[in-house]
Formats: sequence, C-alpha cells, structure tokens
Amino acid sequence: MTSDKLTFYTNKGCPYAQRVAIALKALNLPHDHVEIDLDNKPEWYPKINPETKVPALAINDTILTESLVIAEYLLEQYPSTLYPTTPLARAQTRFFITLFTDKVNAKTGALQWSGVFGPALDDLKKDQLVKELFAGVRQVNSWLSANSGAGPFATGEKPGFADVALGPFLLRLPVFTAITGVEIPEGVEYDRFHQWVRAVQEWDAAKDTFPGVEVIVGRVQEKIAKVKTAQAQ
Ligand SMILES: N[C@@H](CCC(=O)N[C@@H](CS)C(=O)NCC(=O)O)C(=O)O
Repeated sequence: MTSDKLTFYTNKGCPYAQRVAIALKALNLPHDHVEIDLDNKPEWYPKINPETKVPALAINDTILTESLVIAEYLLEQYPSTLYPTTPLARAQTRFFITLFTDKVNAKTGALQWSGVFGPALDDLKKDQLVKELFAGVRQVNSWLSANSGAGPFATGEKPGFADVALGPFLLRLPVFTAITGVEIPEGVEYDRFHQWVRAVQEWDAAKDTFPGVEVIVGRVQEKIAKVKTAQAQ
C-alpha cells in the first residue's frame, strides 16, 4: 500500500503506458486513472508531459515520464518479488530488456509501421528485416535458456521486471502477425521464446491491462489508413 497519491496518465492502446499499468496492477497500487485521447490531447497535457506523450505518473506533485523509468521506480519503491534483489541481477535484466528492444522490437516496429512512422520499405528490405527479426528471436531464446532456468517467465518461475517492461510487446505479437503476415517460426530454437509469450499472455497483470488483439489490430489499421490518406492529399 502507499500513502502517496498516484495519478496515471495513459492511453489503453499504448504499449509503453501498459508497462506502467502492469506494474500498478501487479503491485496492487491504488491510483487515479486519466485516459488521454492521443488524437485530441487536452490543452493542459503539456504541463504534465512537455513531450505530450503517455505514460506519465504523478506521485503527489512530482511527475515522472518515460515508461521504463516509471515502471522501474514503482518496482523499486514498492518491494515485491517482481524486482531483482541484487545489482547484478538488475544489470542482467536491463541487458535483456535492451537486447529484446534492439533485436526484436525495433524490427517488428519497422515492419509493422513501414511507410507510416518510418520509411516505406521495399520487399528486399522487408525480407532482410524479417531475417534479422528471426535471428533476434533466436538470440532472445538463447538468453532465456541460459538465464532463466525452466522459466516460464523472462528471469525465472515468477514474473519480474523484464516481463513488466516487455510484456506489452509480447501481447502485441499477434497484432504484428495480423498486420504484416509475418509469423515467428516454431522449433527448438524458438521454443523457450514461445513459452515465455504464453506465460505472459496468461499473467493476470498483463492480461487485465490489455484491450485485446482485435481492438489493437483495429486501432493500428485505423492509424495506417489515416496516415496513408493524409499522405495521398
Ligand atoms: N519513450 C516513451 C514513448 C511513449 C510513446 O511513444 N507514447 C505514444 C503512445 S504509444 C504517445 O504518447 N504518442 C503521442 C504522440 O507522439 O503525440 C516511453 O517509453 O514512455
């Protein structure tokens, strides 16, 4: 429990904001929820976050922004089994978060948002990125096999910091497949990765803060259509 007043500025579709939502839920922290319409942001929002992005978290009168910073603050401030107990374990977890972000998330993002947020990729570049993505997943699979015993979570039997940070992106892999048609392969080099995805999909704190694959696919398609229409004008 906390005596601090927590106010969470979020948008339910945002994976970064979901990191904080997962932490708040898993730690059972009471808070006020302020949903920000990203297509029509309130005129007062820059006072909360000058970047006008979600998430932001007010702790009494102090405002934190950047999802990883907020999530880690919460895990550190409110002790639980989620936060690694030694500096070395924390460093290893941060390494894994970076590995996944660079080798997997950056690739799925570039493919899913080709021509929308990033440059439009030709087929050759897409094929190259798919190869890099699969290689990245195999690297993540190796790290999991070497560092988390039998799993099923990123750093062991129970969910932890890495699952809070990366869970939103694992939940959105079916969205990525629906939009791009690219599916992560099966097989021994990918088994531990899929086991991790399934564990996060069944974890209450992740499940209960996710609007669902269809809802997110709909939002992504809407966004793509909107940007393409604007580009055509
Ligand atoms: N690095 C930021 C990224 C947050 C972010 O990109 N949020 C998006 C929604 S998913 C946003 O607020 N976009 C609104 C905008 O860019 O105007 C974090 O981790 O908190």
